[in-house]
Amino acid sequence: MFACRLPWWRSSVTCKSWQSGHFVPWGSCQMLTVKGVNTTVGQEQQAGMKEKQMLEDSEMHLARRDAEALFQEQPKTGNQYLEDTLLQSYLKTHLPLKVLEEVHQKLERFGKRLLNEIQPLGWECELNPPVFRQFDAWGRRVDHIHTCLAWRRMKEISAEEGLIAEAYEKRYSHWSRLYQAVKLYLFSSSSGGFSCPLAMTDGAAKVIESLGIPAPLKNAFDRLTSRDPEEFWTSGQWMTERRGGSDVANGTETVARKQPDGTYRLYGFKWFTSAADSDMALTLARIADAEGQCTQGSRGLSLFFLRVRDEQGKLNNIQVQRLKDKLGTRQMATAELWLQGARAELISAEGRGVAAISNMLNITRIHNVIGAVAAMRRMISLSRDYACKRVAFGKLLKNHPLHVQTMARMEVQVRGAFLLLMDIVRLLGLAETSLASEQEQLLLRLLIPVAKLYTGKQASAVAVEAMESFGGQGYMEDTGLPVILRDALVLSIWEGTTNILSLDVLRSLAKSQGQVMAVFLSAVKKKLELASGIKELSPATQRAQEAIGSLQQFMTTMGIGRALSMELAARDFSYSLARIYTGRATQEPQSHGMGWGRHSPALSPCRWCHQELCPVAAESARGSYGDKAVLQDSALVFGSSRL
Ligand code: UCC
Repeated sequence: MFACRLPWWRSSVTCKSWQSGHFVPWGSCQMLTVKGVNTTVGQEQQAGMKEKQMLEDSEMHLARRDAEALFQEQPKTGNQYLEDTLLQSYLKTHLPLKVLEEVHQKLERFGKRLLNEIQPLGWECELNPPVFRQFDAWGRRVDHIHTCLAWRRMKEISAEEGLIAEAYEKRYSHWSRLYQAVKLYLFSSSSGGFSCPLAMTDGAAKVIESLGIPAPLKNAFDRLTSRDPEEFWTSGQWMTERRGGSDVANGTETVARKQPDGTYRLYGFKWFTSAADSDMALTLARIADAEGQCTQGSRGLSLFFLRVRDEQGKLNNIQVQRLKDKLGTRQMATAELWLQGARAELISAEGRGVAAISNMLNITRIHNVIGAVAAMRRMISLSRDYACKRVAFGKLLKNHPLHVQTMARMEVQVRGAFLLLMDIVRLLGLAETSLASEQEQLLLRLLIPVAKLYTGKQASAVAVEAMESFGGQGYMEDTGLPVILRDALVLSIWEGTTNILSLDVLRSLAKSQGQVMAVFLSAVKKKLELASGIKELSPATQRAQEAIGSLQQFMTTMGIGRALSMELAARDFSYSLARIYTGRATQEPQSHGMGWGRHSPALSPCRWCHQELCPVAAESARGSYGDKAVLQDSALVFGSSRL
């Protein structure tokens, strides 16, 4: 039997295995054939057989009826944009009216398209992962990575929807980046993994833009940012080699040999090349001198642009060794590639490869945050819907206080992460339109690794927790829930692990000689001051202020100069920054009414501060495990309408 893993919330079904009717999830419609009566036996025997047969039939009928009875209702999501009250409130609070009117309409339409067209395609991508064929039937080496139709359709849709273009056309000035991020956030959990190539495509466009779009890269830039599906290109980012993904400076062995025409030929082995079906890639290599010698370490690395295939589809002196057998993101081809003289163009100054590719890294890290928030939101939305349908112990899950408390804890996680993300893309938009102050640029530099490392971990934790809220169903492949978890697990790994990003936080401190911390503290304090006049927020504000006090004390005791101590503290320190900044974001006075419906705006910040800034003590000190706490949790999760 072919296992068609179709999640229950997908309405439009297109995969072949489903259509052929071999398998129907949820135990319904499984037709059982009844064997014919044996005609060679005697009459009596035959009568007995018939009776037995009838009995069997009726039993089967009952069994079938039992199986056909719908015993659990499916959780569903509708138009994600319209269902996301926090997102809508955020846009309403922050966007200029004219921009808001336009994007509201566009997002509503996009939400519909996601539901009706993109979600089913995303599931097809999951069911039809890429297949690698090294040789053709006649033994010729072809190295063909076959992707499914749905995956290719995702590429077209990405262009049509301007998922990259939006940020570079800047039609809404500095709000363009935020608008693009919102679209990507909505797209992410329906994209069937296509968010990954988009992350690198955006990163590549950003690198080329930051280089001033030199003439040889104009065509590539235009294609990466095109809205025309025929023109649109995606890009890979080939940074990881066999000797390590984190230690790029020492792990990169690829050599670049200069050609008489000024181009280079690359020789080396790229160990993780995600979206290997992309049109182009940016990659690092060491330029060999006339004697064939290369400079080692970071200063020996330069950045190159290359086309993966030529116009006829022939690989650019590249051999595909194999596709990676990954835990998740299986919809997308990640390959090992041999570069055997791939023609490439040098696009950074010699030896400035890491600095040049860091523009790409920062964009892909923001995409990582987008993916993390989107995964959490999807899981929680489904869990919330399920809680309104599933009856256990005589009542709906939404009427079980402990269940709702668990959901409330998840809900503040995603709200906090969402607000952190919005702040980052707002700052990025300002920086890209030369409207950011020096302080805002420093803050952006710090917040990117902080948000990436923190939300990457949050996403896995929330996905696991949310999975539990479906009981055993959450663990079933054909619900589609395990895919979300598997895909979320990569978020704390790729584009820099938690520790590597914690060290990047220290790098930003060191490079700015501590200035970035002053900016961080001033930004947080300013917002808290604004909130301090609001009585309902005072417990949360007070807790955030205490946390800032501890952070300052820590900084004074350690001193930024004490390298080893700081390195040991880097992860905890970065977590503290994330928690404080997010706590602050939830307390912004403008956040009033943001998705918390008509309920007290203090619910979310208080819960955040209770569980994040001082989890154990605060929870017990809260001491209000009575009706009020239950109502507050319920308000957080379901809003007023569900109470
Ligand atoms: O391996 C991977 C695949 C995982 C599994 C994939 C499965 C499928 C996934 C599907 C997902 C959808 S992914 C790749 C993982 N590797 C990384 O992300 C790299 C992690 N390592 C780092 O981030 C390091 O911190 C490095 C490589 C950036 C550090 O290199 P260096 O050479 O030690 O760095 P330096 O010397 O500190 O910095 C060189 C320059 C400096 O500028 P200057 O020279 O002007 O002072 C830095 O300030 O680069 C600058 N720089 C930055 N600038 C470094 N990082 C940044 C930054 N983040 N922003 C701005």
